[in-house]
Amino acid sequence: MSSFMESSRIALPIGTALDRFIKNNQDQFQYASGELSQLLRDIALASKVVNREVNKAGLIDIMGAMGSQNSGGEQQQKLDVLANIRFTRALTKGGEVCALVSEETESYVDLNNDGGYVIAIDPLDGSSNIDVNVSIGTIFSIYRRKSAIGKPIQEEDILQTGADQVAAGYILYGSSTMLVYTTGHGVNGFTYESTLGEYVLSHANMRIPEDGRIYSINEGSANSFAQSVSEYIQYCKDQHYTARYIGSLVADFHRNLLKGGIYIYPATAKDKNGKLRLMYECNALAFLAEQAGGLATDGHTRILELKPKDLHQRTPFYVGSKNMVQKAVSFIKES
Ligand code: AHM
Ligand code: MG
Repeated sequence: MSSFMESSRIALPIGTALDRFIKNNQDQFQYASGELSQLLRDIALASKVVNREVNKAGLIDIMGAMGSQNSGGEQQQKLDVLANIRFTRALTKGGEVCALVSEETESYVDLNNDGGYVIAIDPLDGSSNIDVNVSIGTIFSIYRRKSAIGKPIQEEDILQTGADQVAAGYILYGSSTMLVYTTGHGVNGFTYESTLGEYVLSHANMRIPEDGRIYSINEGSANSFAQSVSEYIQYCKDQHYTARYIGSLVADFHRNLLKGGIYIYPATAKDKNGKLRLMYECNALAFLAEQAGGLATDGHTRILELKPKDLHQRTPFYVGSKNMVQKAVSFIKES
């Protein structure tokens, strides 16, 4: 890893605080860059609060089991709902966001008509892993609104294609907590230094290896994969690749980003469009993958070109090292 990253202005060293990094790179953004910077800061701040709660997950469960009410008489909330509240609050206070799409709410949330940005977020992905102390994550996509500022939100503001994202990223609550994001000028990773309360640059200009030897898929569903997927998995085995599947998308993606690999959540007999959601799971990771030199597809079409028809739309997802994704797609094309 290089200890200096390329930027339009000053090359910032490993250890640079996120705030400083965002400020230094503000001029890469063609619109009102101060607002986007503030948005990224708001997300980072909310993630620190969520991180604190994630780290106490076992204790929160104990409290919930004992009475299911907190000291204020409120119902104990599951962490994914709590995370949704934390992010929504942070993004509401800032004022930059006009609408929020979240895995946790059926319809989008109307925030500030004067805000210039739309956010799609999965506040806590992989939440079935919370109770067993396995890594989980937050995934976010940021768009500029298309309609005029000050007017009510339109459908065109919400249902944008992934290619319209102006920034995207994830927070991984793992053995350490990391925030990884892009504004379309490469991918940078920041590790949370809890004693300082700061994210600091730890992974500058991240690039996913073009080839890899890791495949990540839930093989428990193998009986209901299309033949092309089964054949590709067999190919992986013939190549003596390694199987790694955490069941937390952010964690599986992050490992493959660093080491090289492919993550697949295909269509199955039961779920014709797979399980993962286009707007707040796949688009962000597809943007990051491409920015890091990788690929993301539904097997036929680039993820970033899929036009969403509804907020919670699902899509098959193949993402990771360029050559591995291309190989998987070649099996689909031949079938
Ligand atoms: P969630 O949004 O309900 O947490 O579901 C998404 C998660 C992903 O993190 C993970 O990759 C996938 O579901 C695992 O699904 P499965 O258990 O079917 O393999
Ligand atoms: Mg999810």
